[in-house]
Amino acid sequence: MTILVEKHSGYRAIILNRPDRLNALTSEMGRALLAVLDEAERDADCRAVLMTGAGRGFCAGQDLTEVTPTADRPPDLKPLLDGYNAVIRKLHAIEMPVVCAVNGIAAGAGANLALACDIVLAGKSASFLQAFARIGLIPDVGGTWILPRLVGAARARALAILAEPLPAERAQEWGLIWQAVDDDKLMNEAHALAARLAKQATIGIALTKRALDAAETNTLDRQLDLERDLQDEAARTPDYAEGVRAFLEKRPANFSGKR
Ligand code: T3D
Repeated sequence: MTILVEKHSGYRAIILNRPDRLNALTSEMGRALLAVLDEAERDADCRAVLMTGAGRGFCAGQDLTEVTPTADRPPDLKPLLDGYNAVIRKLHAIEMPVVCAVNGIAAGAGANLALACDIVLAGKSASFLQAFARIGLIPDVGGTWILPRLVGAARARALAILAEPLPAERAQEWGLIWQAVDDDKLMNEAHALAARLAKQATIGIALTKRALDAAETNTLDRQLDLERDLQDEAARTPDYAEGVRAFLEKRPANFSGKR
């Protein structure tokens, strides 16, 4: 199995599992990733996802043995990328938080898969490599969209064009990821975070994701209207009532994550 799923209380861990290839992606893995995210979404008890890689790497991007071009026949990358793009869209749309634990090198499509997750932790020995320029390609799987938004135009351009690895601590400093943590603490911290998120107000988090994504293209005017509408939706969830009650009663909230 190239994608493993572990069911934990309240959340699922999704593990890229081709450690001998640094979890390089194949089209089959793209389809499997989408399927396990769909399953997580259908599971009413699943309120968060944790994504990571098996072995010493997170993901080395596209498996280059699957798409080796020949002189007479260039590869048709569009179906392959449509498959990966569906995963990126799903990570944004899925109505629960997605944590990524980057346990080693995240290169090419693997880097941009990690950056599509909501909260990215990385081991201090991990690094992020927009490897595409090294093989004559452009950053894909959302790379050209997410990089300038996270680190600004100048750094995005240099990362994309120079294709040099960015160590995890520098990635945190630049705002590319949430946190770099000691390697030996990474998985414990990532699981603790997923477990904590699984007890939060899931619909409120989902609506927050939607609002932040829409803000990338909205005017202030449109965004204010959207916030009003999504807040109205959030306020109708039982978790809002529970959150306010818990505050007034000076006790921890017991959120259901339901609409
Ligand atoms: O046509 C298209 O490609 C369309 C899609 C594009 C999306 C993309 O993701 S393009 C970018 C593809 N990825 C890369 O170009 C990165 C290639 N890998 C590397 O540059 C290096 O492996 C790393 C910098 C990521 C890690 O280096 P290192 O020294 O830690 O490990 P290694 O020895 O290079 O790799 C370990 C094994 O994994 C090795 O196999 P071996 O020699 O032990 O049998 C290596 O060949 C294999 N491997 C690593 N990356 C890939 C791979 N095999 C296939 N595809 C890979 N991407």
